[in-house]
Amino acid sequence: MNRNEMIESVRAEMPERRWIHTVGVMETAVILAKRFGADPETAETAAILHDVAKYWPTSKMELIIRQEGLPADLLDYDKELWHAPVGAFAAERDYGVTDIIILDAIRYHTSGRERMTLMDKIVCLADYMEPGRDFPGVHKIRELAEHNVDKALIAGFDSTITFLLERGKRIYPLTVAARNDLIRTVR
Ligand code: DGI
Ligand code: FE
Ligand code: FE
Ligand code: FE
Repeated sequence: MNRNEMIESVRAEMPERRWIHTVGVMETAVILAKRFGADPETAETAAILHDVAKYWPTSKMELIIRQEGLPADLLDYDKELWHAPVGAFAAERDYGVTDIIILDAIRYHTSGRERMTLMDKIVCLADYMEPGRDFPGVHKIRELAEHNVDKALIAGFDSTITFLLERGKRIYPLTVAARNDLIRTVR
């Protein structure tokens, strides 16, 4: 599947505002890839596909998580986490993506993980700071991202964890692990 076919197919999976977000993530991921020495085309492909499963029915995502052996502990945590590993599955099955760098960047774009690859970091960070995002702390994240991908991503996870704490929600262990690992990295 070529780039334009992929774009049109992903676009058809989501409402217009989510597609606008996706374009923002594409452009931001390409900028970050050039800035921090990753492959811009790879970053763009991961960005195009990162939210492909965002609007799939919960029941469909749950079935895929169970049938495809994706981490079952996800089912105990916020449903917002599910579209990332399900999206990686869709990227491989429906779009023929085989590059593990792309698949993992999609898989971990919401939760993060320990020892994130540069591509994991770029897609996750682009998702936080694309131009359409507006939440407390986003300006600080963009500032940090001028020079330091790890510090910017820590600030991103801090904002998510604060958001979850304020609402009395559970925090998926991979997010805590991702943040702990990044803090060790920047020390
Ligand atoms: O899909 P997007 O809206 O573009 O962004 P995303 O894939 O980063 O999803 C973020 C949502 O996931 C955000 O509203 C917070 C929610 N969430 C729920 N539990 C967790 C979580 N995010 C992380 N990182 N960790 C959690 O435990
Ligand atoms: Fe997402
Ligand atoms: Fe994210
Ligand atoms: Fe997103």
